[in-house]
Amino acid sequence: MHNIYHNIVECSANNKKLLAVLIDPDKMKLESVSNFISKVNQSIATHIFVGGSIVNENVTENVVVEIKKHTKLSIVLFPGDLNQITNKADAILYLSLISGRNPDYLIGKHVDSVQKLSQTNLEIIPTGYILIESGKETAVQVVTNTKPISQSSIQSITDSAKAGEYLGMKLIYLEAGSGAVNTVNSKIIEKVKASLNIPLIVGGGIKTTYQLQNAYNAGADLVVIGTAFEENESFFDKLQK
Ligand code: 1GP
Repeated sequence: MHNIYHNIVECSANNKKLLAVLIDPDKMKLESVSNFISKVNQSIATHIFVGGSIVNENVTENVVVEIKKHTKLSIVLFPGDLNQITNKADAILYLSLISGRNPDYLIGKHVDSVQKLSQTNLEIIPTGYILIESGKETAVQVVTNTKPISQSSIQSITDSAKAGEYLGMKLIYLEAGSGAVNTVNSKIIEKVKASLNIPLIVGGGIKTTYQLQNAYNAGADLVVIGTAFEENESFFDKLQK
């Protein structure tokens, strides 16, 4: 059933905050999935995102199948490339890197993905993906060969997000990058949220409940956390239901 986006919109309207745990298929061993997902299930997490900047062929599908065995949470692909598309997930963030000017990540990869996607039942959620400078070079920056927008260019970030909405994108994702030193500044989240009529995702570098709450308070509808759980699973203890 294709109701994942609808649910995000409803939660945003009702100010119910959402949390996605990001699993990088290359870093997650199949035998560790069950234990990891049991912690996810006991936490306030509402979604599982699966993806990474560089992932070997077929790895994603195997990890998604294993995750599915252990949870009822929606599994949403957050793909760095075409080889991460699998019908075994529930939905896909169809990302367009609108902070960058690399045509491959604005439209090229999308065209290349059509044959594969048309053979799946995935709910396709067009998402404007905005990379924000965060203190060090991130994997997205290297792989896509694009520059992030400076945290001080709040107007440019806000205008990029709004342009994404005008283009028909259904979500905006403010991304500081995996393992970012600096998370997306609250002022940026506030301003972008105030300008948008679509839900806002924020991720990158969030490692504490304080930072999570800050992102929510500033206006993030859904926060994505990956590295903090990878590095220390006891972080789940602080996010119990
Ligand atoms: C990265 O926004 C996500 O694409 C999550 O970042 O791994 O730093 O939590 P972290």
